Amino acid sequence: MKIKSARVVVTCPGRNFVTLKIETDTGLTGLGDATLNGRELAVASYLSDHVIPALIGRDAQAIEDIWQYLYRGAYWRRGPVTMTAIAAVDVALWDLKAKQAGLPLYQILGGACRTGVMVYGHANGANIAETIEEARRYQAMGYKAIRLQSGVPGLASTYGVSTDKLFYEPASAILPVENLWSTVKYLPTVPRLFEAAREALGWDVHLLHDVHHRLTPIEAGRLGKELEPYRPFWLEDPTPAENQASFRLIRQHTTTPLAVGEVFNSIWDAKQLIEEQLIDYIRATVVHAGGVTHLRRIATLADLYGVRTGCHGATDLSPVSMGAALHFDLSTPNFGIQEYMRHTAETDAVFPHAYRFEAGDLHPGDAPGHGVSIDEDLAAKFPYRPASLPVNRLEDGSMWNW
Ligand code: KDG
Ligand code: MG
Repeated sequence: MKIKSARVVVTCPGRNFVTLKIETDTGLTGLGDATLNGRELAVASYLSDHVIPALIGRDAQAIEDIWQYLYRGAYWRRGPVTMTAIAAVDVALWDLKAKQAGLPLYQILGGACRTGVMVYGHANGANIAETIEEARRYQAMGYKAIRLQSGVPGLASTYGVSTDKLFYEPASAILPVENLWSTVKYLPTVPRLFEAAREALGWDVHLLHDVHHRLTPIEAGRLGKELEPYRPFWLEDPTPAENQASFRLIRQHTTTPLAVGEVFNSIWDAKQLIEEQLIDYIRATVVHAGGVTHLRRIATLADLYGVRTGCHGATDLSPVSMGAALHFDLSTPNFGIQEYMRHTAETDAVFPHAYRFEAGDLHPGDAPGHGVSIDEDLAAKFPYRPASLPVNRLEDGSMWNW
């Protein structure tokens, strides 16, 4: 089965998605997601200008060799653009391999190790009461795990709180919107939110929170400690993870489980965090961390140290990534949880898929491959619209992490 052609499809059914479609001489096609929020065209160009010409004529079955060719063969290794492009090729090739075998991808990856993939949804509101009300909606939908994000008194906006509720999309204007951040205002709200949530929702539901990189290590240690009485499932991205050793400080102060890695693109970003058991969940994804091939390597390393997976699954990861992630989750022994932010009806129409939600779990379905396709005629009706993620400034005007 040789690669005959490949092309990049950019579409914006409500938000931008970049998809790689590989066609083979057998007539089978494979799909990979190449979406990097706010940097979509950089990956599209990397694929069209540098990767696709090198794929034509190659054996589509040689997934590992093609991965090594694209990784080792790029002198300028790693980075989100390169690794997202590699991921798109890798996922498309796994899709092809499974389709050729006539099997759902999870069977090719070793078979199911569980009956379903536990997911968490996003409850958010302008204040604590509204967030709790939203969380009740998620409980009623059958979710076993819910992320809680609430507005912060005195801040006009904060990460994770949207007016659209189910469909949070932070990328908006052509140039980044500037938000204001205050750690002093934020810090007391999260323990209050969790206290109110436990009172209202009980203890039979997992509760999560995303700090979105906004604290210093010692502030993160303090927040983790204050949340301990409410037994959070995890505290996500408490501080930026460029300095992996800084997580030692957080660990010294709290037993609240830590989840890190949605912005990671390689095993090297997570090596120390995993080997020193500084985190509990690794959030790297199929799309930004080099595809199924590389994510399996990260998960295998994590398994040695008791770290479980908790893949990123925001709406800027297309249904193609969600489909591939679910096959990975179902077949990975140290799977922990999968993020699931629902896509809009428009997006679901462009990407028909076999996965389904049932009683708090997602199931990838049994269609051959990863089970997600693209309606290219419909995709063409939604042309690319430039959009950027926001930036943050502190109240004194200095730049901060968004
Ligand atoms: O594009 C950025 C989003 O993917 C990110 O802000 C979402 O932090 C996020 C999450 O946990 O889903
Ligand atoms: Mg996050």
